[in-house]
Amino acid sequence: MLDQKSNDDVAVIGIGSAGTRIVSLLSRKPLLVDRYAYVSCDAEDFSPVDSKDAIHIQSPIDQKLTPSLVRGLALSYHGRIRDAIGGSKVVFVVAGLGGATGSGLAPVVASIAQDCGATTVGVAVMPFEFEKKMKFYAGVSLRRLRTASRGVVVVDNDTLMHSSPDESTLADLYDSANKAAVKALGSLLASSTEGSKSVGLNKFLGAVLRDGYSILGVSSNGGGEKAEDALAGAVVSLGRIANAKEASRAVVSLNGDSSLSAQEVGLAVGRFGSLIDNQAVDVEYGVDCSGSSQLQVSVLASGFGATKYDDYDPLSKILGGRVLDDDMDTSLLGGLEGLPSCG
Ligand SMILES: Nc1nc2c(ncn2[C@@H]2O[C@H](COP(=O)(O)OP(=O)(O)OP(=O)(O)O)[C@@H](O)[C@H]2O)c(=O)[nH]1
Ligand SMILES: [Mg+2]
Repeated sequence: MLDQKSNDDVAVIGIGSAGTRIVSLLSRKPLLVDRYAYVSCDAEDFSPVDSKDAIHIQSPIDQKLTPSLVRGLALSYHGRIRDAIGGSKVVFVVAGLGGATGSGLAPVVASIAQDCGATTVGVAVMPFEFEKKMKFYAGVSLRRLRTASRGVVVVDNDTLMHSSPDESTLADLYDSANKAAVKALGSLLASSTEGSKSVGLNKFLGAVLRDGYSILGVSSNGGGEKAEDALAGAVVSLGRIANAKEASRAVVSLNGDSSLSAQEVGLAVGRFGSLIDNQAVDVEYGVDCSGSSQLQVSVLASGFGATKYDDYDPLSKILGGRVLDDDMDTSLLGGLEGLPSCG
């Protein structure tokens, strides 16, 4: 449990393009967060953020980046990453997994944060189903992020994409996914305001800091829809990633407008156990009635040993729990001549 909150308790770090975008949107909300930082190889990622919070890993333009190459390039930036985290009690490391930067660095930044003594939580945004090529890096990185953190929250991009017109561009898809992700993560980290009952950091961490994975399920409905129906939608989204019945704890957050009645909230939260067919699940909740008439229900459920992402990393499946000595392999540019000679 956290002590009394003091300055600089909570830091949120966005890694790579998706991580930077999502964290920069979070930074505009009134949250229980004291510090934001951003790490990426791509200078364009930093356009929406304050340059003093940005750590730009210089990378060659003539070389295709891979996670291990990014880890090599980042070796000389560990001190700056440590400075950005230093003193924080809780660090959230947010990244989209599947590309080179987020996949390569999220586990590294998480282990730096743990070494600094912070309670570290990874937040992994997983690729859309159609991004088949991204699955392998995403699966390997998720496993490493789990090892390097006290807890991991998984958010699936397909869950975040509710409905999109056929003519949507990839940028439109990302924008709409980011809005849903920021609403869901924001409600877990929100400070209390008028018309809201925030979840609170202790309850959030109480759900996340446990064995296995936490999954963020999200469902959004048009005005007038019952909270219970939206909750059922969020439970369906959990079921696409893991066996929802395995959840040992859950935090349900409801974001809507003033038409969201206490009775409706009570009914919805009370039904969660029967929806997942596990009445023993321990449920906390938060409500924010200051938003729009479009109700979004987010469910953070935790305690999942197996997820669909286990299949993204076939090697680990074949090894059946045994681990290769692949402790975050790192590539270096150039030949061996750069290394000190012996003898
Ligand atoms: N929700 C959301 N997902 C994104 C966004 N941008 C990329 N992604 C997803 O995040 C994962 C990683 O993509 P990027 O963040 O672009 O990759 P990166 O970490 O910047 O890595 P490189 O650009 O390859 O060095 C993929 O699964 C993408 O689908 C975004 O703005 N929002
Ligand atoms: Mg990128």
